[in-house]
Amino acid sequence: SAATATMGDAPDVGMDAVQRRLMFEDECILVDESDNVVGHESKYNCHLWEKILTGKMLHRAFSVFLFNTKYELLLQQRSATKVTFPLVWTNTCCSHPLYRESELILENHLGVRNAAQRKLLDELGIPAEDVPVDQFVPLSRLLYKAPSDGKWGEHELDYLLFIVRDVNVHPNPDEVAEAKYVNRDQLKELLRKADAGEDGLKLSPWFRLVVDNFLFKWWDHVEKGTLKEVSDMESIHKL
Ligand code: DMA
Ligand code: MN
Repeated sequence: SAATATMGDAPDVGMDAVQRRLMFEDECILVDESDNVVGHESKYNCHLWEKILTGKMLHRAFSVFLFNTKYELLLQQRSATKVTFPLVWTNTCCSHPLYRESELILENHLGVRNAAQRKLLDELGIPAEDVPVDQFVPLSRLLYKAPSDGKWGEHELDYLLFIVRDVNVHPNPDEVAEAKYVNRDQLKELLRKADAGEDGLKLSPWFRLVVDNFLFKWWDHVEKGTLKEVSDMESIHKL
């Protein structure tokens, strides 16, 4: 009945309208653990924890780490209206390549690069010409699973893309509460605060995995201009 349908939707009534639209419009790319495309599914279903637990919702994602030419890393705090991981601090920009021709291109990881350029504009107002797709350096892929709250979570095969550029930034408040550049010491201070639970500061689980496993080593290569030497797109790191 109509009443039952309404009751069934009740847990989502508080969902922000912009985020709700993306949950149903964005069609994510389902992959197996070797990153072969096996299908597609709505962003909504891909992030429901009870569906993630079936093991059938692993999807392709990307995480951009953008540095300015002073070698500071741009971080964002996710907006309060994000359905998954609201208000957590994280790397520059994360999202999903969508199940569409331009974002499924495997050659040179062009599909993921195209998606990264699209979302840097959408989330941070960074013009496409400031982030040419050929300037992203794909460094590695990681596979991880993380709960957000009771209902939502992530299970992703995440492409890590680095880029060193001075860009114009105009954060979109639907997506981003705050954006700021940090140097290594400032990031270490953020990590310390997050670990100590100071200022209610929280970091995203995927950012934490990259920080703990790779980031500071790769930061050296950002500064030396030798990022391509450490790129390893053959491995998939299960973290
Ligand atoms: C999903 O990011 C991707 C990763 C690596 C966590 P997101 O939740 O910010 O996706 P979107 O920006 O599309 O909501
Ligand atoms: Mn996801």
